[in-house]
Amino acid sequence: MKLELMSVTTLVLLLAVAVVVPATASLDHLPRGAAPKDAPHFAGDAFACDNGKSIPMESVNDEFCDCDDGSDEPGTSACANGHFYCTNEGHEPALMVSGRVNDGLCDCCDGSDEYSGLVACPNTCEELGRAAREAAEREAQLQREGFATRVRLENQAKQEIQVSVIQPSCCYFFRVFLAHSRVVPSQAKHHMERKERIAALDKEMESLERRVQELEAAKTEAETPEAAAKEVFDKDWEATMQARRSEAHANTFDFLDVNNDQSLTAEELLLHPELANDEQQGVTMKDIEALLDVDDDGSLSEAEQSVSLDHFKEHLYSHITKVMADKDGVHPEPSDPKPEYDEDIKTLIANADAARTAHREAESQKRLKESDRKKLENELNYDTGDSHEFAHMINQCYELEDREYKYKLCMFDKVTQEPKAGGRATKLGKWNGFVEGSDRTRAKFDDGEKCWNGPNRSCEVQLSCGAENKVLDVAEPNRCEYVMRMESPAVCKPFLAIDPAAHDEL
Ligand SMILES: [Ca+2]
Ligand SMILES: [Ca+2]
Ligand SMILES: [Ca+2]
Ligand SMILES: [Ca+2]
Repeated sequence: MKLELMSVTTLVLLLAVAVVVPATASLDHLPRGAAPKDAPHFAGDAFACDNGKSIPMESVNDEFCDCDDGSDEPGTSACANGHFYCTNEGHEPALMVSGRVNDGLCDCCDGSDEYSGLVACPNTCEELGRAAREAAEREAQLQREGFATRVRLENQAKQEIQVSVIQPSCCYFFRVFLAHSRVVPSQAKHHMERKERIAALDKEMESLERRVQELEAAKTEAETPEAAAKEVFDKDWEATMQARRSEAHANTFDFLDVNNDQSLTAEELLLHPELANDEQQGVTMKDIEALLDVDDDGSLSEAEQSVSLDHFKEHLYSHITKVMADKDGVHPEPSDPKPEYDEDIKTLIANADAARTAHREAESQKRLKESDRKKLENELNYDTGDSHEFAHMINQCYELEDREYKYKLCMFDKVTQEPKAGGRATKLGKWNGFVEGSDRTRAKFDDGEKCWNGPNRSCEVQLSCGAENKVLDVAEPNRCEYVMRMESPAVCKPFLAIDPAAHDEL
C-alpha cells in the first residue's frame, strides 16, 4: 500500500521538480521544500532530526512524519510542524507551514507548494518582485530626498554660523570659546544668536529696572500727599459722625429722663409700653428690672438703678432704640453715607492713580522681558542633534486636522489639541526632550493638562524619515496618552540598500 502511494507521489514529484523548479547547481541535492541553509543536513546517507534521532535518507519526504520537529518532511504535509521553503525566484523566498503543501491553494508565488496536480498555480514571482522592487525604490528615493534635505539644512546652518562669526557681535568670549571648541557650527550659531538676544534683553531690562525705580519714587511722591489729605478728610468725617452719634445718644437719654436729673430710673422707663416683654400683659416692673439688670446677677446695683448717660449709651441705648424706633424723641445712631472727597483730594488721587498705573505697567513690561529671557535660556539647552539637524525646527509648529480637532506640534515647546467647532485649545504636553536611546526618533511632551479623573495628558512624537516635516497621524492608545507620528528629514540617514534577508520569512 505504502509503496504504491510512494511511487505515484514520487512520479508527480519528479515531474513537478522538472517543470516548476529549475534547480540551480547548488540546490541540486536538496529535497523538495528544504531551505538552502539546511543543505548540509541532507548531504550524507542518514538524516538527523533536530533532537538527534537518526533516520535513513529514504525517510525524507516519504509522506510519513519521522522527526518530532517535522524536519524530515519539508516537502510534504505529513508533519504538522514542518516547514516548506519556496524559492520564489524573481521575488523573495518564503518559508511556510507545510500544511499548505498541496492544499489546493497557491501559496508560493512560484507555485511550488502545489505539485500534486490538484490545481495549476501560475508563477507570479516576476510580477510581484517587480512591484516590490518598485516600492522599495520609491521608498529609497524618499529617503535619499530626505537625507539630501537634511544635509542642505545642516549646510545652511553652517553657512549662517560663518557669517555670524565674522560679524562683530557682543559675544567675544563666546567666539573665542567657539574657535577653541568642537561645538558643531550650527549648534554654535543657534547658541550665539540666543546669547546675543539674551545680552540685548539684559540691557533692556537694566534700563527698564531704572525706569521702574524712577516710577516707584514718583508713585511714593504722589501717594504721600494723597494719603495725608485723605487722612485729614476721613478724620473730619469721623469726628462729625461721632458728634452726631453723641447727639442722638443724649437726645434719646433726655427724652427718657422725664425729670431731667441726668439719671434714668425704673419708674421713668415704666412709662413706655414698648418695653413690655409680653405686649398683651403690658409693661411690668419686672420687665424693667430685667432690662436694667445688665450684668444678669439678679439684683440692681446703684449704676443699674440710677442710670447715667454713659451707662445708658453702653448698655441700654441699642436695645431701646430698636424696640422704640418709631417713637418721636428716640434717635437711632445716624448712618449717613460718607460724602465724596472734595475736588482737591480728587486731583491728588487721580495723580497717585496715574503714578500707580505707570509703575505697574513698567513692572509688567519687566516681567515680560524676564519671561522672554527665561525662554531663550531654555532654548539654549535644547538638544537639536549632533549636527544640529533639528535646529530648523525651533519655534516652528506643524499641524494636523482630523474630523474633530486641529493638532499643533510645536517642536521644543508643546503639543495642543483644538476643537474645530471652536473653544479653547487643550495642552497635551510640553517639551521634555528626546527619549534616551531612541537616536532622537522619539520625543516626549509631558505634563499636559489634567484629564478629568485621570492623569496629566502626555504625547509621544515618533519621527521617521521623510522629505519634509509633516505630522502623519495621531492616536490615543491609552487614556490621555497620545502618540503622534511625524516625518522629518532630520532623522534621515545616508541611504543603504534594503537587505532582503532582513525581511521576515515567516
Ligand atoms: Ca518521513
Ligand atoms: Ca498550497
Ligand atoms: Ca430722671
Ligand atoms: Ca445687676
